[in-house]
Amino acid sequence: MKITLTQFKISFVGLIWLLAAGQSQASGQHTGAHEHNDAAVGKPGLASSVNRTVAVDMNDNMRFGADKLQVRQGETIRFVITNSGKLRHEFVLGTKHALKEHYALMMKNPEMEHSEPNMLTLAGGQTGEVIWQFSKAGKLEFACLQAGHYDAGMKGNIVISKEIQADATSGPQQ
Ligand SMILES: [Cu+2]
Repeated sequence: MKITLTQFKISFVGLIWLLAAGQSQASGQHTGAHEHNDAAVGKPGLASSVNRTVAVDMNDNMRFGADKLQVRQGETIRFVITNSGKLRHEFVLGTKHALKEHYALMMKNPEMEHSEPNMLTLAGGQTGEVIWQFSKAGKLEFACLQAGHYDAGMKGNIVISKEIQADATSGPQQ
């Protein structure tokens, strides 16, 4: 029997999915649970294609220094994130739905460690960065998912405006 390359790829991806699903269930970890959101959120950006740097401050008042961000579809942003508080805080990028789901898990298991390209957890006084490319127009949020912080209002909005088209009739995008 001949297996085409496409068939092989499909079954290979299926296998990875099965493995990932089995693993996340078995270990109680939640990594891999958000893969379906990746397309909506964007993807890890390359340092060489950064268009802009945005400073993000996190503090013990359970707020981000800036809670509204505007980016353009396709733009790669380097978030330079500083935890100027004493508590552990984190910057997690995602759809509102994904963040809420993730936060519910964090509330059940506050000590859960997590690390993915769309997030950064920092101890007090630390600085780090997340480079992200926003590939789809729409709305996203960022939030601190440490237990209690999201509920206290430690979140912000990102509006991703559509890529400017040559078509002048579409008007300004909000
Ligand atoms: Cu926090």
